[in-house]
Amino acid sequence: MATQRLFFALELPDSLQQQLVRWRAENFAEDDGKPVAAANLHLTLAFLGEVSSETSQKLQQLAARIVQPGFTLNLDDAGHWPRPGVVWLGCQRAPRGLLQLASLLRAQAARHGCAQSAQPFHPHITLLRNATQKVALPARGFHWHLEVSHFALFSSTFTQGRTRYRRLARWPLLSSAGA
Ligand code: 3AM
Repeated sequence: MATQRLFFALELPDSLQQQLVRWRAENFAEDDGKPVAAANLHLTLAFLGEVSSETSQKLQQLAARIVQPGFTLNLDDAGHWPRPGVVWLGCQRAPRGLLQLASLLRAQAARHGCAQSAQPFHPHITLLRNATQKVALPARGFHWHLEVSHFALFSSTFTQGRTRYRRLARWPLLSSAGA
C-alpha cells in the first residue's frame, strides 16, 4: 500500500522566509548546524508520519470542517534543543488559537492511528538541524509578526540528499476582522 509522509503546518510567506534566512546568516555561525532551506521554513502543527491515502483523505475531511479564528503569531523567541539538534524560532507566548488548532489536529491524527509525541507541543520554526554542539543564541529583541489565516497539509520526501515539502491542501481560518 502506498503511503506518504505527511504533516500539518503553518506556511510562512516568501518574504518572511527570506527575512529569516538573512537574520539567521547574521546571527549564527556556519558550524552551528545545517540551515533549513528558505522554502522549507514552516511551523509544524501535527506530524502524521507515513500514512495511507485513506487516512490522509479522512484527516483532510476533518481538517476541512475545522472552524477557528485566525491569530497573530509573534515570533520573538529562539532556543536550542541539543538532543534533536534543533535551533528554533518561536513565541514567548503562544497564541491560544495556535494551541487549539494544533491540539485538535493532533487529537484527530491520534484517533486515526498516527502516533503523537508524548512531549508537550512547543510551537517552533526549525532554523538549523544537526545542531548538537553548544550554540550562542541571539539576544532577545528580534520580533516578526505573522497574521495566520490558513493552515496546510504537506508531504515530505527525501530525494537526492534533499528534503522537499509539497503543499497538498490548505484551509482557511476565520477572518478575525470584527471579532
Ligand atoms: O521542522 P520541524 O521540526 O518543526 O521535525 C520534523 C519537522 O518539523 C517533524 O515533522 C516536520 C516535517 O518533517 N517530525 C519528523 N519526524 C517526526 C517524529 N517522528 C516529527 N515530529 C514528531 N515525530
